[in-house]
Formats: sequence, structure tokens, C-alpha cells
Amino acid sequence: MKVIYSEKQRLHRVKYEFLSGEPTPCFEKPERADMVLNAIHQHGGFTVNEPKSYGTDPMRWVHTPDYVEFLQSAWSEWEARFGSEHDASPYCFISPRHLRHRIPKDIEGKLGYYSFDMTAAITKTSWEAIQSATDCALTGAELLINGEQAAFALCRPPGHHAAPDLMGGYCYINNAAIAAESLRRQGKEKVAILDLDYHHGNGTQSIFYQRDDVLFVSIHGDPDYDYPHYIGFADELGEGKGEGFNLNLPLPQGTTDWSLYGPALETALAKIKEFGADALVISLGMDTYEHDPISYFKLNRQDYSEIGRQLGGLNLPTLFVFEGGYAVDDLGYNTVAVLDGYMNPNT
Ligand code: Q9C
Ligand code: ZN
Repeated sequence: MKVIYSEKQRLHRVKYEFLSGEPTPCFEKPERADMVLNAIHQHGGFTVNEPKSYGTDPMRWVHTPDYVEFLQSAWSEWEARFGSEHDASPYCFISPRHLRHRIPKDIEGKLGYYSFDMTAAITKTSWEAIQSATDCALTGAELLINGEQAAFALCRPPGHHAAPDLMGGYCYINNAAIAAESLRRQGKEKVAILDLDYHHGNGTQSIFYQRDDVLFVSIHGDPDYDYPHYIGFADELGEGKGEGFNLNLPLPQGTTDWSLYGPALETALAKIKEFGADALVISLGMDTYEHDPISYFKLNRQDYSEIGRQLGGLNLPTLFVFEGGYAVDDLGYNTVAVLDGYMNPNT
């Protein structure tokens, strides 16, 4: 299988996040990709390729122009005001209650306007990495169009929490959504996105909520108890002609092992078959692992092989797009277990 990766993605390294009130080194770090590459090289069944450059136009397929422009200029505006010692980070947000939805002129106001949480800080070189991650996803989509059955876009920073004009959850530009849209524009009539990250893919859901040509299915921790807290419930079915083309399968924190996850995956795959997808994009978050430091499912290595096998059973052109996963020591082997299960279902 072809893997698409660029060292440019190392240029995004945020110092801190707040974890239950405590400043903590950011879980989403370049070493995550290093571990995946390491396992990929050990496996031997992959080739690693550089992405092509697609510029910023594809970002505007799913994001607003003002948001893309904000991401590009945020660091220089921040640096002009506060210098370069600290990462640019919001502290103040628009609640849907009582505040006006106006774009402020000041960078701190803008950071809050375009964020829904404090986990998506911007550094001097973040933009290069963000752009490179999107290029990896687009290159992967193009490989499918050119006849590859599957590819793996090793994207960092991740993307599935990024909505049309919102960053959050370590995400800025929605790589999986852009890849899906790219497949649509190159002739795939129906594209399914299956989001397997522990956290609901709120950004991807929002982007396609009113569309019937892109199905979004997500298996994730119940938002009544977990991030992103305010979206990702089972009654969110899509809107307008998109009604019936969004499926959320929230599962309980703590007790979700294969006995609960397996049936949810079966439901998800049945929905994708019924939809009649021509191509599949997997938002491959690996934070469903039993030892993930910020998530609460109990999947293990064998479960990941089984997930890969079942995805392969759909027999669709499949693009894997990397999302979360923070148990760094095992992250590479778990990721490769999914991809190996997909490629070699009988071993
Ligand atoms: N106490 C991704 O996996 N913090 N983003 C959760 C829970 C935010 C995860 C803290 C997690 C964002 C791509
Ligand atoms: Zn996640």
C-alpha cells in the first residue's frame, strides 16, 4: 500500500494544552507520525511517497475563504502583538447565547471567533504543516482515481474536528472532508466517510450535513460524557436533502470493548453498503485503544486487524486518513494492524 507523508508536517508542534486544568505537553505531536512510519518500515508492505502540492483552492471546497485566510495570517498578526515566545491560542469564545457573531479586528478576538476550544494553537510554522497534511490527503485521493485500491494519508495535524470556519480538537483543515470532495469532483458519484476516531468527527459531519452524495458515519465515545460534548448524538440524521445521510453511533465510555464495538461496526458497514458508495474515506483515529491516555474505549491489536479485514470486505477504493491516537508507543503497530488486516485478510 502507498503511504503519503511529508516531513513538513513536523513543523507543527504546539507546546501545551490544558488537561483538566493542568498545562500539559500537547498530546498531538510529531513523534506520533514517527511511530507510525517506524512500524510501516518494519512491516515492509508499504512504500512512502511525498505529496503533490495543490495550493489552497481545495481547502475552500469545504472551508470559508475568510477562515482559510485567517489561518494563513494568524501567526504574523499574533507575533506583531505578542512576540514569538508563546503559541497563538484563543481564550475567549462566541457562545451561541447572548453574544454577537461579528468578526473582530483584533487577533485574540479572531482566534476565539474561529475556534471552539483551546486545543488548536498556532505556531510560526503551523501553516506549512497544515497545508502539507491536506496535500497528503489530496494525493491519496488522486491515487485512488488513478486506480490504486487503497492508500494511507499519514496526515498531521489531524482534521476531522475542523468545521467550515472553526478549528478545535488539534484540527485546522479537514483533510478527510477535502479528500472526499476531491473524489466526488473526479467522478466518484457517492462517497462514504467512516470516522473511527474515538471522538466524534463534528467538523466532517457539519461539512456534509445537508448533502446526500457524501455519507458520514461515525463510531465514537458518547458525547454526553466526552469531547466534543455538544454534538455527535444518535438523533443527528442530516438536514434537507442530507436527511438520512448522517449516522452517529455513540458508545459508552469505559465499557466499550469488541463486544460492543463489533456490532456498531457491523451497523456502520451495513449503512455504507445500503448507500451504495463508490469510494470510502476512513478517518483513521487510533485513540480507541485500551491504553490511550485521553480516551476510554478498550480495543486491542487483534481488534484493529479485524477492523481492517472488515473494511477490506467492502471491496471499495479506500483512502485511510490519519486522525487521532495518543498512546505513542503502540500507535504505529496498531495503525499498521488495521492496514495489514485490510491488505492481508487471511493471515
Ligand atoms: N478530557 C483528535 O483526536 N481533549 N482530537 C479531550 C478529554 C481534546 C482530540 C480531553 C481531544 C481532541 C483528533
Ligand atoms: Zn480523537
